[in-house]
Amino acid sequence: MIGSGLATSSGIEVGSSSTPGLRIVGNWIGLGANGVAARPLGTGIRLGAGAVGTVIGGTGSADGNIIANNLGAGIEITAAPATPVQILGNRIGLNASAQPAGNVGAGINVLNANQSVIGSTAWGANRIAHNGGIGVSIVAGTGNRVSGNSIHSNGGLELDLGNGSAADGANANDNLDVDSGGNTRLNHPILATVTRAGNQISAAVSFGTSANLSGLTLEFYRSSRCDNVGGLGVAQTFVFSAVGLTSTAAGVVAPNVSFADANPAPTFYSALLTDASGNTSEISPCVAVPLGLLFFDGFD
Ligand SMILES: [Ca+2]
Ligand SMILES: [Ca+2]
Ligand SMILES: [Ca+2]
Repeated sequence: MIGSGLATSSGIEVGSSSTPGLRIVGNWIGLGANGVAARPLGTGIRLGAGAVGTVIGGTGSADGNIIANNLGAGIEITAAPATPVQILGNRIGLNASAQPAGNVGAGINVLNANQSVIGSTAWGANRIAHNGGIGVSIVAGTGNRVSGNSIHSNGGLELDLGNGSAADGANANDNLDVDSGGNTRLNHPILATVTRAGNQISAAVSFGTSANLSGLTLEFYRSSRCDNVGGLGVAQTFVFSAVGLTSTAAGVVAPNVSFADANPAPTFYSALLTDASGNTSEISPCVAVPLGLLFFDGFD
């Protein structure tokens, strides 16, 4: 537990000359001994260029850090380490009782990093919610994979790719995706239609990106609430991944994807694109999907 220091300091700082491959696991940062009381610091965990190969959290059930209530970002990478950083299985903006306890700034603020891994399956997924700023901000650097996480209810955009020098809010998709910036400001997916038949979800995806890409991955997420603030959606619960997709010579990606989802409530779906270089896009707008009327008796 780290929470009794000065409010202006970082909980954990990995600076310019740290041990390669450092692992930061199982800490409570910004919380008192009961895991609920707020003991805010400045930034929860701050990594500099010396944080070569640092792993924050992990894929084991007890590896994740709980980072809440802090006055800055939950996790911040200020300069790109030579060996990529991994951020796995952390709870950022929720306390030890899983109640909202947002950090004032972003959940994860990547000012510059390359080839970072943010999230994975099962215990490796980060929960990033209720922070005052952006959920995950990637201002500069490329190949930063954001996968399998739960990102919702943050004050700013849930996932923002910046213009190389600052966060810039929701980006419209540009023709052939020639713009640059954090994660190349990769164009985001558009879900043209999403329909449900029983537990089977069918999504017609259609958007433009660079020409002749291969090895594209689409991740689909279910969210209980989504109001498309800023025009882009949320990614609350990872459901399904479609891999090995391609774009045409005109830069069009338009697969029809089906997957099972036994969620019993009316819901919203969204998607994330990750390219073969590990760049992950901003989140697609959500599409509302009602339960349908398959089992509804209309008094007939
Ligand atoms: Ca942006
Ligand atoms: Ca681009
Ligand atoms: Ca773009």
